[in-house]
Amino acid sequence: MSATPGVGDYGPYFPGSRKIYREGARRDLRVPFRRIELGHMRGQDGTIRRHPPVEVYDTSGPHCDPAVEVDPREGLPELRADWIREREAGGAVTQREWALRGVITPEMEFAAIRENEAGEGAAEGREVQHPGEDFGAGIPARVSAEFVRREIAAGRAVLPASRRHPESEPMVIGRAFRTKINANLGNSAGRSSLEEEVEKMRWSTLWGADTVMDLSTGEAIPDTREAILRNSPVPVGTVPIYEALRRAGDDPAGLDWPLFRDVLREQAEQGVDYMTLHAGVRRDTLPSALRRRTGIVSRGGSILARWIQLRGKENFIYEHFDEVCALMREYDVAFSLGDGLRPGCLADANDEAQFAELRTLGELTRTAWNRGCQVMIEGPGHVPLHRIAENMERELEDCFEAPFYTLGPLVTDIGAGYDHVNSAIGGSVMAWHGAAMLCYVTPKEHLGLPDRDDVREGVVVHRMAAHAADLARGIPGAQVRDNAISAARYDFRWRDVINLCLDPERARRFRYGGDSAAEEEEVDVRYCSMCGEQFCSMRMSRRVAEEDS
Ligand code: IRN
Ligand code: FE2
Repeated sequence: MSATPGVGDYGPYFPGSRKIYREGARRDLRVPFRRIELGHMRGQDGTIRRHPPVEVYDTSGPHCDPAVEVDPREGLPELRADWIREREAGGAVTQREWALRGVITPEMEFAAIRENEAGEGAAEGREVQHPGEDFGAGIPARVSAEFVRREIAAGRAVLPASRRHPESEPMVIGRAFRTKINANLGNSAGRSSLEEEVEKMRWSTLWGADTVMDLSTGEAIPDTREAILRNSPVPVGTVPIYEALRRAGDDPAGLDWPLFRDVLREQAEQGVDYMTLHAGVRRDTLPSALRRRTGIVSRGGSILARWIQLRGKENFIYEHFDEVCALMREYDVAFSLGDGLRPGCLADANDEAQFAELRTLGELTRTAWNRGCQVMIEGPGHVPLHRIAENMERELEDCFEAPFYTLGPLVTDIGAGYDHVNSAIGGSVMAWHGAAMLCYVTPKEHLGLPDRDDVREGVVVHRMAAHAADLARGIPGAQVRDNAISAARYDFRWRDVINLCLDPERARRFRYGGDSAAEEEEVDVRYCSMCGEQFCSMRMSRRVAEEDS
């Protein structure tokens, strides 16, 4: 795996872009955006001026800032160190506790500024869109820090930002905000190295992953995680039961609460921002889950099911949930309550086992909230399109509107090789109905470990799904970039068309095949090679419009 040519800039991947910062109320609060510079236009008075740039949400962190030198062995600058220190003696610890006290933390302000993608500068070309109609929360035209605080206090949003991960750039996950996506990283036994995992993290965040999860189960789990954390500008999640199983000698019978507690503490000490805990896999729901067509498909869920069976006892994460909460609170690690009984095929979707688990997750949400912790809920899986809405409705009801973080869902079981698209279809519908974050799926899902190209495709396709949902939900400013690219397309400003799309490098390669002379020549070509000059509809349409006026 070659290094991302991102140190210093966006490399060849986002031509015409540069990193800019918008300032907050504090001098040390600078929020990154990727500014896409556009070409020229002729005004009605004949003057030539530039189209206003479009500024987009930027997850790539200091790695793509030419003014910052990043040595991967040293890690990123500690952006939040002072903010965390200033709060130390405050009594409250978690973002939720501060929010409930009515305090707006710098993290909340940072996350709020970030959400206003279109920005003031993009006023030109900005179109007023319908406000989010179907939302109890209501979506404001501009996200303020106070609005972020309120959503966190209500439990409708989480801001995963561990006290031990000061390098992270704050972001907020909730259905009143732009839909987020997560990319999974991590080695499995005997595959891929530490450097490769760090590189994969940088690669995913370059393409737009809002969080990454380290799912390593192979060698050197703590070292891999340390390297990822120190270099990650986005929140990092883990599934601690994987490392616990490793330490139990890969034998579920060897697991127990003290061992698991040690793993939790060590991971929290390192700075993990959120953790998947399959606390909802209960002894009495196992029989119904095992009667399904594909049983239990969650890795963590199946490990716990085996433990419950071998020991004949209740799930130890559920049993010791109070202690878990105390630990999570201490470091402000957000809960991602795992869907250990998610359906693994269409035939099992929305069944009794799945919804019984969801109700347990709701009960645990209440407990965690009362202990000051932040919570999101993990969701399916495999669900046919017409049964997606019910998932979202039940989650809102049973889990009191805690943010829903779903794995797709895949909407058919026959997509192997293309399951990233399968997942994006279901994910966009789930997010349209209110899911706050989508876990990506790559083309290798169900088949093998993703490589660099798979990761890129998985991220881009899910960013597209998330964006589609944002448009439908009426997230303010979501359509600014679509409108800008459409204007460029009608003007035959090819460079702008390419620079504005989700994957400019691929679009450019498809159009010019790496022939830079062709690219130069084409700046003024007023048709595309898909239809050819005489059959170009836009060319014809413009002519009709011009002669009509
Ligand atoms: C997301 C929603 N439901 C599951 N996920 C992700 O799946 C979760 O965040 C983590 O990345 C992975 C956990 O898989 P298992 O252990 O449940 O299979
Ligand atoms: Fe699956």
